Amino acid sequence: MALPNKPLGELIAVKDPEIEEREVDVLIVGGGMAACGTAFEVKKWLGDDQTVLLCDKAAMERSGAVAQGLSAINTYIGENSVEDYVRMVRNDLMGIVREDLIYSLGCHVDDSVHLFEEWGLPIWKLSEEGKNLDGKKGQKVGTLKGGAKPVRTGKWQIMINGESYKRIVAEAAKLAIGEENILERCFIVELLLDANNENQIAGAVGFSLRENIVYIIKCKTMMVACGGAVNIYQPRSVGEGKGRAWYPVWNAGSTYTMCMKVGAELSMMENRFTPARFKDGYGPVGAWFLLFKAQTLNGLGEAFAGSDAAKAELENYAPYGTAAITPTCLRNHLMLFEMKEGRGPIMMDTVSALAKLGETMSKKELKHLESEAWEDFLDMTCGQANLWCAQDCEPEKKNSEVMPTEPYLLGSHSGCCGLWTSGPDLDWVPDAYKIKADNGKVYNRMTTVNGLFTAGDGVGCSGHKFSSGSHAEGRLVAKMMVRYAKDHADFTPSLAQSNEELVDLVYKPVRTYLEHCSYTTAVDINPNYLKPKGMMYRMMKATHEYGAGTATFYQTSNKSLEIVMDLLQTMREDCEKLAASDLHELMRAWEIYHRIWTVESHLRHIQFRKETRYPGFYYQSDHPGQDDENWFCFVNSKYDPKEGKWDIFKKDYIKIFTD
Ligand code: SFD
Ligand code: AMP
Repeated sequence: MALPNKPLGELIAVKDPEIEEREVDVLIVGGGMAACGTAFEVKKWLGDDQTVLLCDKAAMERSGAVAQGLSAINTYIGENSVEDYVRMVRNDLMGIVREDLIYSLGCHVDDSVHLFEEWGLPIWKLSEEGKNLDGKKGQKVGTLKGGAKPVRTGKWQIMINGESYKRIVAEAAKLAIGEENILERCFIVELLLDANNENQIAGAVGFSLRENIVYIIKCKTMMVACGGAVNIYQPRSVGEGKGRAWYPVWNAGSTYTMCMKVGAELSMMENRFTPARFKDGYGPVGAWFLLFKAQTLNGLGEAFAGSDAAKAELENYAPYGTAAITPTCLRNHLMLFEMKEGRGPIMMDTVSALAKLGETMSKKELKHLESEAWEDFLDMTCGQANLWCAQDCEPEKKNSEVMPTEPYLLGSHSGCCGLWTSGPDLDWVPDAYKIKADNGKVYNRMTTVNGLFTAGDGVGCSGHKFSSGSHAEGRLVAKMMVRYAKDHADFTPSLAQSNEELVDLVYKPVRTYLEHCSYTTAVDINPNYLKPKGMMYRMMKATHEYGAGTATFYQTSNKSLEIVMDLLQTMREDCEKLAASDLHELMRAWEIYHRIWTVESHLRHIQFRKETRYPGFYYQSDHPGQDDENWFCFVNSKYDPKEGKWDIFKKDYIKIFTD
């Protein structure tokens, strides 16, 4: 249960925390959409003698990407075919995806959506006359499972009243495994390999954000679903707006860093997502494009995306560029082209869109439409609604600026970086996509480390899962972990490190602080240590300027990559001197550490792939354009924890579904 922050201010960290040891069969790290899916599913399959524990760094009701809620569920297959879903994802991600993973998710995602509705999430429905029914009206006409029709925005997306989406999903997860099997406000720092079995996960170490406790947890199998990586690049907002980002600021690349540090193979870490968003407030654009049918205009008022020049540009990226739906990166590419040519800024024409929709509406319906426009933001990015208020912006009277944001790393939205995982153990899945565990068996979504699974943003090569798909993927993993634990009933995890060594590791920033803080009068300035905030600025400056951040319109080059790699290497060394005076700052110290490793792996992958696969997301100026002959393949990397070295290599792409 989440403990309240009782005294005023942050909780002071002490030199010697208490140690709490746990041992379970199944450990779930993270409490977001994927983890809630796992928690909901796992008890159904666990034997009476098997145990489970979930650790979330925050409080599950409002943790992760869905914390603020959402106004759409972006993956609902419904009347479409799963094969077409695979084709859509493949096209959006410029061809190189794991079709086995996407297909297996597509088969189960709707079931999660049906559960959300059963648990109380209001899903918009279409009336018999084809009108939108939201909120209670939508609930009255029956359920999706019972045959009611959702309000489709695009082919795959459906509208919801989702401000409380995460609360609903978390409640079901908590009820399923019981509060006694959940540790909230517990930040996991590192994963631990087994002392006796090579390449076998055996546990994790973390700490409480509310009490001076270090948790040492042993397990037979584990899922790490700590979301993607946010704030690894300088955001466009500085100063007082710095806390703003599009994806959840709390997700610090823990998934990628913790798994990579025990030797799990990463894939497609070069891929990133720089979403086009309403400038400064980060309001999503999907509902405006798809539901309200709005267009974007350049600074001259031209609808540039449909112009002949844009079509000619997209021809260069056929067959993706010329597909019915332009891939997300290329939509950005067109926008950036206008901006670089001096035809910016790009405006979302909300005025014309609402006026057009209003032509066939009564006054009452028009008012409702306007409130839907506000609700789109109030449900999932309320900061954007605040910004509209602050700028006196009424969308029916004034257009708003749209712009690609700083880069994010994720595997569940319109990006595909993450861990290389096994596909399902089915005949049609190529052997190269199956990872065999030590017992020769194949477990869907297991990483290359025995017993270690991931889901949601963690699984690479297969984006466009979104909230519903991440939940469904978590449920798939639940079954696999239980099977793994049963197949390994005789395995008793043992750790190579002593409890003292693990406490030394986790509380090092606290001890560094306590040892040296009295040396200076200003505790943030000290020759013996540095604070996580300073390190954050340092990392952001480096990635922003050299690592294809917004400073350079997302461009990097061989030389820039060489420089940023050198800077990151020094930062990793300097992390040894991070200092934390309270528990919150201790978390900040570990977050920045996770971010540095993650962004380094991202840039290592960009450096290795000698082409520009995702124009609009990033440009490698020494290797412009796509080179299908040499690079139509996955790029994977593996960190060797014993040697402390990276290996980076190509992996074949295998096409399973025809065009
Ligand atoms: O509008 C540790 N997403 C959208 N999905 C949709 O279906 N529809 C939308 O409308 C979507 N849009 C959207 C979305 C996200 C955001 C932020 C906005 C808008 C503004 C995407 C989904 O939300 C996303 O795909 C899933 O949530 C991904 O699920 P998952 O489980 O992979 O990540 P998570 O939910 O963020 O959870 C992460 C958890 O890990 C915890 N955690 N716990 C312990 N130790 C550590 N070291 C940890 N580090 C992190 C977190 O607390 C959290 O519980 S729209 O843009 O298209
Ligand atoms: P967003 O709000 O940008 O996160 O997008 C939400 C959903 O709509 C995602 O599935 C996107 O792929 C999709 N989408 C957003 N903009 C467009 C567009 N212009 N054309 C087609 N699909 C879009």
